[in-house]
Amino acid sequence: MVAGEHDSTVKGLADSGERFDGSPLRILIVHARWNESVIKPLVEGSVQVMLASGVKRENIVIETVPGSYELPMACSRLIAASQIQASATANDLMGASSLLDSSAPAPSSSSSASASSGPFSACIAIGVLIKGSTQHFEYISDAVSHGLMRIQLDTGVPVIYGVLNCNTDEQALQRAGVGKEQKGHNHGEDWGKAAVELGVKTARWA
Ligand code: DLZ
Repeated sequence: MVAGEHDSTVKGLADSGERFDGSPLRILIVHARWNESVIKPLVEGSVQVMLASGVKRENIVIETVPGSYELPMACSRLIAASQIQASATANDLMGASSLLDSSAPAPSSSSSASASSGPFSACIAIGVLIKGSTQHFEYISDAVSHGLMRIQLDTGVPVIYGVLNCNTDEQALQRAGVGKEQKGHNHGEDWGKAAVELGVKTARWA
């Protein structure tokens, strides 16, 4: 067996034993466009798994950036914008309800933050870095990893690490389930599952 494949008895995502309901979640996917033939199946794998977990298609927002180096900036801005927008909407509604006759019905919670415009429950950052002959790979990989970790800790929104750091094209293709020598396993599916689980659990931990 080729080292690093997914079918060993040790590697891979163990089932949690719990089914996570994605129906209330709003998920952001930001993906790089470098190495698109690998990116595309990874994004599709994430989306399919989230839909199967009940996430509504309209609640999956997809944005692209040129390369992986741009992922942290985009995730940071989009997550912050969704949080600012949600709190502005909540404030508007509180102001409106204080102007209402006390006998009038208060605005319902479903109108205050519909799932399609609320803050993101989780984000998946997807990029594919393939090692070249210079130090470029190491610098980008390190910067992106630290940037994405910082965003999730600073915002409280889980950022799933969907960045492949590969030595060869074939390694990357296999990790998107489209390898030439062996198909491999689509890691995008694991990222979709992780996004739903963390989205549900983060709300539970609030
Ligand atoms: C420049 C570059 C190179 C050489 N390789 C990759 C790569 O393998 N994967 C990737 O996502 N992006 C790559 N980039 C682009 C950088 O991430 C970034 O977009 C540019 O340096 C501009 O900031």
